[in-house]
Amino acid sequence: MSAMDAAQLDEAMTRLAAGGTRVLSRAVSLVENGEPRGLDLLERVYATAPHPWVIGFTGVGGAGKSTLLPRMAAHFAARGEYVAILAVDPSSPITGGAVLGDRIRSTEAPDERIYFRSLATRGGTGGLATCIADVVRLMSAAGRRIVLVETVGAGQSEVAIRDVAHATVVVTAPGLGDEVQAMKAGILEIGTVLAVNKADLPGADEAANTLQHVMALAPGAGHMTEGLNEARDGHPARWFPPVLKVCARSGAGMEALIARLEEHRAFQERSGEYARRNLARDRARMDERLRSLLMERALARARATGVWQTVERRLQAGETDPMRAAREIADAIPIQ
Ligand SMILES: Nc1nc2c(ncn2[C@@H]2O[C@H](COP(=O)(O)OP(=O)(O)OP(=O)(O)O)[C@@H](O)[C@H]2O)c(=O)[nH]1
Ligand SMILES: [Mg+2]
Repeated sequence: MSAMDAAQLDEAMTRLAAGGTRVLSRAVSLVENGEPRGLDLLERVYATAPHPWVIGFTGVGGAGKSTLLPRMAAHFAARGEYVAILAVDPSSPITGGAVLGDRIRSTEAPDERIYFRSLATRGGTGGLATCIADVVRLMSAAGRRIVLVETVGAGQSEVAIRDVAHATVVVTAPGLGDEVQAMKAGILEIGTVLAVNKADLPGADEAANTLQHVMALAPGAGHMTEGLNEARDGHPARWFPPVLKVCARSGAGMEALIARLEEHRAFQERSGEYARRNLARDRARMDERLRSLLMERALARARATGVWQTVERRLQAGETDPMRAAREIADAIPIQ
Protein backbone atom coordinates (compact mmCIF):
# COMPACT_ATOMS: atom_id res chain seq x y z
CA MET A 1 0.00 0.00 0.00
CA SER A 2 2.93 2.33 0.52
CA ALA A 3 3.50 5.06 -2.00
CA MET A 4 6.09 4.76 -4.75
CA ASP A 5 9.32 6.76 -4.84
CA ALA A 6 10.40 8.74 -7.89
CA ALA A 7 12.61 5.98 -9.32
CA GLN A 8 9.85 3.40 -9.02
CA LEU A 9 7.43 5.79 -10.71
CA ASP A 10 9.88 6.41 -13.56
CA GLU A 11 10.14 2.69 -14.09
CA ALA A 12 6.39 2.16 -13.93
CA MET A 13 5.81 4.89 -16.53
CA THR A 14 8.45 3.44 -18.86
CA ARG A 15 6.91 -0.01 -18.64
CA LEU A 16 3.45 1.42 -19.21
CA ALA A 17 4.62 3.31 -22.28
CA ALA A 18 6.10 0.07 -23.65
CA GLY A 19 2.50 -1.05 -24.04
CA GLY A 20 2.58 -4.32 -22.11
CA THR A 21 -0.90 -5.46 -21.17
CA ARG A 22 0.08 -7.14 -17.87
CA VAL A 23 1.62 -3.94 -16.54
CA LEU A 24 -1.40 -2.00 -17.73
CA SER A 25 -3.82 -4.38 -16.01
CA ARG A 26 -2.00 -4.01 -12.72
CA ALA A 27 -2.06 -0.23 -13.06
CA VAL A 28 -5.81 -0.25 -13.75
CA SER A 29 -6.39 -2.31 -10.61
CA LEU A 30 -4.42 0.17 -8.50
CA VAL A 31 -6.50 3.04 -9.85
CA GLU A 32 -9.78 1.16 -9.67
CA ASN A 33 -9.19 0.26 -6.02
CA GLY A 34 -8.19 3.81 -5.14
CA GLU A 35 -4.81 2.76 -3.74
CA PRO A 36 -2.21 5.39 -2.83
CA ARG A 37 0.21 3.91 -5.39
CA GLY A 38 -2.51 4.37 -7.98
CA LEU A 39 -2.73 8.05 -7.14
CA ASP A 40 1.05 8.45 -7.40
CA LEU A 41 0.93 6.86 -10.80
CA LEU A 42 -2.00 9.03 -11.88
CA GLU A 43 -0.07 12.19 -11.04
CA ARG A 44 2.56 11.10 -13.58
CA VAL A 45 -0.04 9.93 -16.07
CA TYR A 46 -1.91 13.23 -16.07
CA ALA A 47 1.33 15.18 -16.33
CA THR A 48 2.55 13.33 -19.41
CA ALA A 49 -0.26 11.61 -21.34
CA PRO A 50 -2.69 13.52 -23.59
CA HIS A 51 -6.43 12.91 -23.62
CA PRO A 52 -7.18 9.94 -25.86
CA TRP A 53 -10.11 9.91 -28.27
CA VAL A 54 -13.01 8.38 -26.35
CA ILE A 55 -16.06 6.84 -28.01
CA GLY A 56 -18.93 5.66 -25.82
CA PHE A 57 -21.39 2.92 -26.83
CA THR A 58 -24.83 2.66 -25.34
CA GLY A 59 -28.06 0.84 -26.17
CA VAL A 60 -30.33 -1.86 -24.82
CA GLY A 61 -29.07 -5.28 -23.83
CA GLY A 62 -28.60 -7.70 -26.69
CA ALA A 63 -28.12 -5.04 -29.37
CA GLY A 64 -24.61 -6.36 -29.95
CA LYS A 65 -22.35 -3.81 -28.27
CA SER A 66 -19.94 -6.42 -26.90
CA THR A 67 -19.64 -7.90 -30.39
CA LEU A 68 -19.32 -4.54 -32.10
CA LEU A 69 -16.52 -3.07 -29.98
CA PRO A 70 -13.89 -5.79 -30.60
CA ARG A 71 -14.85 -5.74 -34.28
CA MET A 72 -14.33 -1.99 -34.48
CA ALA A 73 -11.13 -2.26 -32.47
CA ALA A 74 -9.83 -4.83 -34.95
CA HIS A 75 -10.40 -2.36 -37.79
CA PHE A 76 -8.43 0.32 -35.94
CA ALA A 77 -5.72 -2.22 -35.08
CA ALA A 78 -5.42 -3.22 -38.72
CA ARG A 79 -4.38 0.38 -39.41
CA GLY A 80 -1.67 0.09 -36.78
CA GLU A 81 -3.52 1.86 -33.98
CA TYR A 82 -3.40 0.73 -30.37
CA VAL A 83 -6.89 0.56 -28.91
CA ALA A 84 -8.49 -0.01 -25.52
CA ILE A 85 -11.95 -1.42 -24.91
CA LEU A 86 -13.46 -0.69 -21.50
CA ALA A 87 -16.69 -2.29 -20.36
CA VAL A 88 -18.17 -0.40 -17.44
CA ASP A 89 -20.55 -2.25 -15.16
CA PRO A 90 -21.06 -0.52 -11.84
CA SER A 91 -23.77 -2.97 -10.83
CA SER A 92 -21.78 -6.19 -10.90
CA PRO A 93 -19.78 -7.30 -7.87
CA ILE A 94 -16.02 -7.43 -8.30
CA THR A 95 -15.92 -11.19 -7.90
CA GLY A 96 -18.76 -11.72 -10.39
CA GLY A 97 -18.29 -14.61 -12.81
CA ALA A 98 -18.77 -12.61 -15.99
CA VAL A 99 -16.28 -10.00 -14.91
CA LEU A 100 -13.74 -12.61 -13.98
CA GLY A 101 -14.20 -14.18 -17.39
CA ASP A 102 -13.65 -10.82 -19.04
CA ARG A 103 -10.48 -10.22 -17.07
CA ILE A 104 -9.05 -13.53 -18.13
CA ARG A 105 -9.98 -12.71 -21.69
CA SER A 106 -7.89 -9.54 -21.50
CA THR A 107 -4.66 -11.46 -20.91
CA GLU A 108 -5.48 -13.96 -23.63
CA ALA A 109 -6.23 -11.34 -26.27
CA PRO A 110 -4.57 -12.56 -29.46
CA ASP A 111 -3.73 -9.08 -30.69
CA GLU A 112 -1.70 -6.95 -28.31
CA ARG A 113 -2.88 -3.86 -30.16
CA ILE A 114 -6.27 -4.40 -28.54
CA TYR A 115 -6.52 -4.19 -24.77
CA PHE A 116 -9.74 -5.29 -23.13
CA ARG A 117 -10.76 -4.55 -19.59
CA SER A 118 -14.00 -4.55 -17.66
CA LEU A 119 -14.45 -2.19 -14.76
CA ALA A 120 -16.71 -3.43 -12.01
CA THR A 121 -15.98 -0.39 -9.91
CA ARG A 122 -18.58 1.54 -8.02
CA GLY A 123 -16.32 4.49 -8.35
CA GLY A 124 -14.76 4.53 -4.92
CA THR A 125 -14.63 7.90 -3.21
CA GLY A 126 -14.24 9.99 -6.36
CA GLY A 127 -17.27 8.56 -8.12
CA LEU A 128 -17.70 6.46 -11.21
CA ALA A 129 -17.03 9.24 -13.73
CA THR A 130 -13.71 10.06 -12.09
CA CYS A 131 -12.65 6.43 -12.08
CA ILE A 132 -13.51 6.01 -15.77
CA ALA A 133 -11.68 9.23 -16.63
CA ASP A 134 -8.58 8.06 -14.75
CA VAL A 135 -8.55 4.68 -16.45
CA VAL A 136 -9.11 6.34 -19.83
CA ARG A 137 -6.10 8.59 -19.29
CA LEU A 138 -4.08 5.59 -18.16
CA MET A 139 -4.82 3.98 -21.52
CA SER A 140 -3.28 6.98 -23.21
CA ALA A 141 -0.14 6.66 -21.06
CA ALA A 142 0.06 3.07 -22.31
CA GLY A 143 0.04 4.31 -25.91
CA ARG A 144 -3.63 3.60 -26.55
CA ARG A 145 -4.99 6.80 -28.00
CA ILE A 146 -8.36 5.37 -29.00
CA VAL A 147 -10.64 4.19 -26.20
CA LEU A 148 -13.98 2.48 -26.82
CA VAL A 149 -16.26 2.31 -23.78
CA GLU A 150 -19.29 0.04 -23.46
CA THR A 151 -21.95 0.75 -20.87
CA VAL A 152 -23.43 -2.27 -19.23
CA GLY A 153 -26.51 -1.86 -17.11
CA ALA A 154 -28.65 1.22 -17.33
CA GLY A 155 -28.51 4.69 -15.88
CA GLN A 156 -25.51 5.71 -13.84
CA SER A 157 -22.84 4.34 -16.14
CA GLU A 158 -24.39 5.94 -19.22
CA VAL A 159 -24.22 9.35 -17.63
CA ALA A 160 -20.66 8.76 -16.45
CA ILE A 161 -19.55 7.77 -19.94
CA ARG A 162 -21.20 10.73 -21.58
CA ASP A 163 -19.04 12.90 -19.33
CA VAL A 164 -15.85 11.36 -20.59
CA ALA A 165 -16.64 10.54 -24.24
CA HIS A 166 -16.19 12.78 -27.28
CA ALA A 167 -18.81 10.83 -29.21
CA THR A 168 -21.56 8.36 -28.42
CA VAL A 169 -22.76 5.52 -30.61
CA VAL A 170 -26.30 4.42 -29.82
CA VAL A 171 -26.60 0.77 -30.81
CA THR A 172 -29.87 -0.92 -31.63
CA ALA A 173 -30.90 -4.03 -33.59
CA PRO A 174 -34.00 -5.28 -35.38
CA GLY A 175 -36.52 -7.17 -33.29
CA LEU A 176 -35.70 -5.48 -30.03
CA GLY A 177 -38.59 -3.05 -30.46
CA ASP A 178 -36.70 -0.40 -28.57
CA GLU A 179 -36.99 2.58 -30.92
CA VAL A 180 -39.87 4.05 -28.94
CA GLN A 181 -38.17 3.27 -25.67
CA ALA A 182 -35.04 5.00 -26.93
CA MET A 183 -37.05 8.10 -27.79
CA LYS A 184 -38.58 8.18 -24.34
CA ALA A 185 -35.19 7.94 -22.75
CA GLY A 186 -34.03 10.84 -24.93
CA ILE A 187 -31.21 8.61 -26.00
CA LEU A 188 -31.40 9.72 -29.62
CA GLU A 189 -30.42 13.23 -28.61
CA ILE A 190 -27.10 12.11 -27.21
CA GLY A 191 -26.17 9.93 -30.18
CA THR A 192 -23.38 10.96 -32.54
CA VAL A 193 -24.24 7.99 -34.72
CA LEU A 194 -27.22 5.65 -34.48
CA ALA A 195 -26.03 2.18 -35.39
CA VAL A 196 -28.56 -0.45 -36.39
CA ASN A 197 -26.63 -3.64 -35.78
CA LYS A 198 -27.38 -7.15 -37.10
CA ALA A 199 -27.86 -5.90 -40.65
CA ASP A 200 -27.77 -9.58 -41.64
CA LEU A 201 -31.17 -10.12 -39.99
CA PRO A 202 -34.51 -9.37 -41.61
CA GLY A 203 -36.02 -6.16 -40.30
CA ALA A 204 -32.77 -4.18 -40.27
CA ASP A 205 -33.88 -1.92 -43.13
CA GLU A 206 -37.20 -1.30 -41.41
CA ALA A 207 -35.52 -0.49 -38.09
CA ALA A 208 -33.16 1.95 -39.84
CA ASN A 209 -36.06 3.61 -41.67
CA THR A 210 -38.04 3.98 -38.45
CA LEU A 211 -35.09 5.62 -36.76
CA GLN A 212 -34.57 7.97 -39.70
CA HIS A 213 -38.19 9.02 -39.52
CA VAL A 214 -38.01 9.55 -35.79
CA MET A 215 -34.89 11.66 -36.23
CA ALA A 216 -36.47 13.75 -38.97
CA LEU A 217 -39.24 14.71 -36.54
CA ALA A 218 -36.83 15.84 -33.83
CA PRO A 219 -36.90 19.57 -33.00
CA GLY A 220 -34.56 21.50 -35.28
CA ALA A 221 -34.19 18.61 -37.72
CA GLY A 222 -35.81 20.47 -40.60
CA HIS A 223 -33.58 20.74 -43.70
CA MET A 224 -30.70 19.00 -41.98
CA THR A 225 -28.87 16.21 -43.70
CA GLU A 226 -27.15 13.32 -41.95
CA GLY A 227 -23.70 14.11 -40.63
CA LEU A 228 -22.10 17.52 -40.98
CA ASN A 229 -24.27 20.48 -41.99
CA GLU A 230 -22.12 23.46 -42.90
CA ALA A 231 -23.02 26.89 -41.54
CA ARG A 232 -25.80 28.61 -43.48
CA ASP A 233 -28.83 30.89 -43.04
CA GLY A 234 -27.37 32.26 -39.83
CA HIS A 235 -26.99 28.80 -38.29
CA PRO A 236 -23.55 27.63 -37.21
CA ALA A 237 -22.26 24.33 -38.59
CA ARG A 238 -24.14 21.48 -36.94
CA TRP A 239 -23.99 17.71 -36.67
CA PHE A 240 -27.07 15.62 -37.37
CA PRO A 241 -26.78 11.99 -36.18
CA PRO A 242 -26.63 9.64 -39.16
CA VAL A 243 -28.35 6.24 -39.03
CA LEU A 244 -26.00 3.46 -40.13
CA LYS A 245 -26.61 -0.22 -40.66
CA VAL A 246 -23.77 -2.41 -39.44
CA CYS A 247 -23.12 -6.07 -38.88
CA ALA A 248 -20.83 -6.72 -35.94
CA ARG A 249 -20.74 -10.41 -36.81
CA SER A 250 -19.31 -9.98 -40.33
CA GLY A 251 -17.76 -6.54 -39.93
CA ALA A 252 -19.92 -5.03 -42.68
CA GLY A 253 -20.39 -1.29 -42.28
CA MET A 254 -17.51 -0.96 -39.84
CA GLU A 255 -15.39 1.28 -42.07
CA ALA A 256 -18.38 3.53 -42.72
CA LEU A 257 -19.04 3.80 -38.98
CA ILE A 258 -15.42 4.70 -38.29
CA ALA A 259 -15.44 7.23 -41.14
CA ARG A 260 -18.52 8.95 -39.67
CA LEU A 261 -16.91 9.12 -36.24
CA GLU A 262 -13.73 10.57 -37.70
CA GLU A 263 -15.75 13.14 -39.60
CA HIS A 264 -17.46 14.06 -36.32
CA ARG A 265 -14.13 14.33 -34.55
CA ALA A 266 -12.75 16.64 -37.24
CA PHE A 267 -15.89 18.79 -36.89
CA GLN A 268 -15.45 18.92 -33.09
CA GLU A 269 -11.81 19.88 -33.44
CA ARG A 270 -12.63 22.62 -35.89
CA SER A 271 -15.43 24.06 -33.75
CA GLY A 272 -13.44 23.88 -30.53
CA GLU A 273 -15.86 21.39 -28.99
CA TYR A 274 -13.18 18.72 -28.76
CA ALA A 275 -10.91 20.93 -26.67
CA ARG A 276 -13.87 22.16 -24.60
CA ARG A 277 -14.78 18.61 -23.63
CA ASN A 278 -11.21 17.84 -22.65
CA LEU A 279 -11.04 21.01 -20.58
CA ALA A 280 -14.34 20.23 -18.83
CA ARG A 281 -12.94 16.84 -17.91
CA ASP A 282 -9.72 18.41 -16.61
CA ARG A 283 -11.65 20.93 -14.52
CA ALA A 284 -13.83 18.21 -13.01
CA ARG A 285 -10.73 16.17 -12.19
CA MET A 286 -9.01 19.18 -10.65
CA ASP A 287 -12.01 19.84 -8.39
CA GLU A 288 -12.26 16.20 -7.42
CA ARG A 289 -8.57 16.05 -6.51
CA LEU A 290 -8.79 19.34 -4.65
CA ARG A 291 -11.71 18.00 -2.63
CA SER A 292 -9.81 14.94 -1.50
CA LEU A 293 -6.59 16.86 -0.79
CA LEU A 294 -8.44 19.40 1.34
CA MET A 295 -10.29 16.62 3.10
CA GLU A 296 -7.06 14.78 3.94
CA ARG A 297 -5.42 17.94 5.22
CA ALA A 298 -8.42 19.05 7.24
CA LEU A 299 -8.79 15.65 8.91
CA ALA A 300 -5.07 15.48 9.68
CA ARG A 301 -5.34 18.91 11.26
CA ALA A 302 -8.40 17.97 13.32
CA ARG A 303 -6.58 14.90 14.62
CA ALA A 304 -3.35 16.76 15.33
CA THR A 305 -5.16 19.35 17.42
CA GLY A 306 -7.20 16.70 19.22
CA VAL A 307 -10.55 18.16 18.16
CA TRP A 308 -11.53 15.03 16.27
CA GLN A 309 -10.75 12.79 19.28
CA THR A 310 -12.67 15.02 21.71
CA VAL A 311 -15.80 15.12 19.58
CA GLU A 312 -15.56 11.42 18.79
CA ARG A 313 -15.45 10.61 22.52
CA ARG A 314 -18.60 12.68 23.03
CA LEU A 315 -20.24 10.78 20.18
CA GLN A 316 -19.35 7.50 21.89
CA ALA A 317 -20.78 8.77 25.17
CA GLY A 318 -24.02 9.66 23.43
CA GLU A 319 -23.50 13.37 24.13
CA THR A 320 -23.75 14.41 20.50
CA ASP A 321 -25.07 13.04 17.21
CA PRO A 322 -23.18 12.37 13.95
CA MET A 323 -24.46 15.48 12.15
CA ARG A 324 -23.68 17.86 14.96
CA ALA A 325 -20.34 16.18 15.59
CA ALA A 326 -19.25 16.67 11.98
CA ARG A 327 -20.21 20.33 12.11
CA GLU A 328 -18.32 20.85 15.37
CA ILE A 329 -15.17 19.35 13.92
CA ALA A 330 -15.49 21.33 10.68
CA ASP A 331 -16.05 24.58 12.60
CA ALA A 332 -12.91 23.94 14.66
CA ILE A 333 -10.68 23.61 11.58
CA PRO A 334 -9.19 26.99 10.68
CA ILE A 335 -9.33 27.81 6.97
CA GLN A 336 -6.76 30.43 6.17
N1 LIG B 1 -27.18 -11.99 -36.37
C1 LIG B 1 -26.37 -11.20 -35.68
N2 LIG B 1 -26.22 -11.38 -34.36
C2 LIG B 1 -25.39 -10.57 -33.68
C3 LIG B 1 -24.66 -9.54 -34.32
N3 LIG B 1 -23.94 -8.88 -33.39
C4 LIG B 1 -24.20 -9.49 -32.21
N4 LIG B 1 -25.05 -10.51 -32.38
C5 LIG B 1 -25.58 -11.42 -31.35
O1 LIG B 1 -26.46 -10.74 -30.48
C6 LIG B 1 -26.34 -11.25 -29.15
C7 LIG B 1 -26.07 -10.12 -28.17
O2 LIG B 1 -24.81 -9.56 -28.48
P1 LIG B 1 -23.93 -8.78 -27.40
O3 LIG B 1 -22.73 -8.28 -28.14
O4 LIG B 1 -23.70 -9.58 -26.20
O5 LIG B 1 -24.93 -7.59 -27.05
P2 LIG B 1 -24.73 -6.40 -25.99
O6 LIG B 1 -25.34 -5.19 -26.56
O7 LIG B 1 -23.31 -6.31 -25.57
O8 LIG B 1 -25.60 -6.88 -24.77
P3 LIG B 1 -25.48 -6.45 -23.23
O9 LIG B 1 -24.02 -6.47 -22.86
O10 LIG B 1 -26.28 -7.47 -22.51
O11 LIG B 1 -26.07 -5.08 -23.11
C8 LIG B 1 -25.23 -12.29 -29.18
O12 LIG B 1 -25.81 -13.57 -29.29
C9 LIG B 1 -24.47 -11.94 -30.44
O13 LIG B 1 -23.82 -13.06 -31.02
C10 LIG B 1 -24.83 -9.38 -35.74
O14 LIG B 1 -24.24 -8.50 -36.39
N5 LIG B 1 -25.71 -10.23 -36.36
MG1 LIG C 1 -22.37 -6.42 -23.68
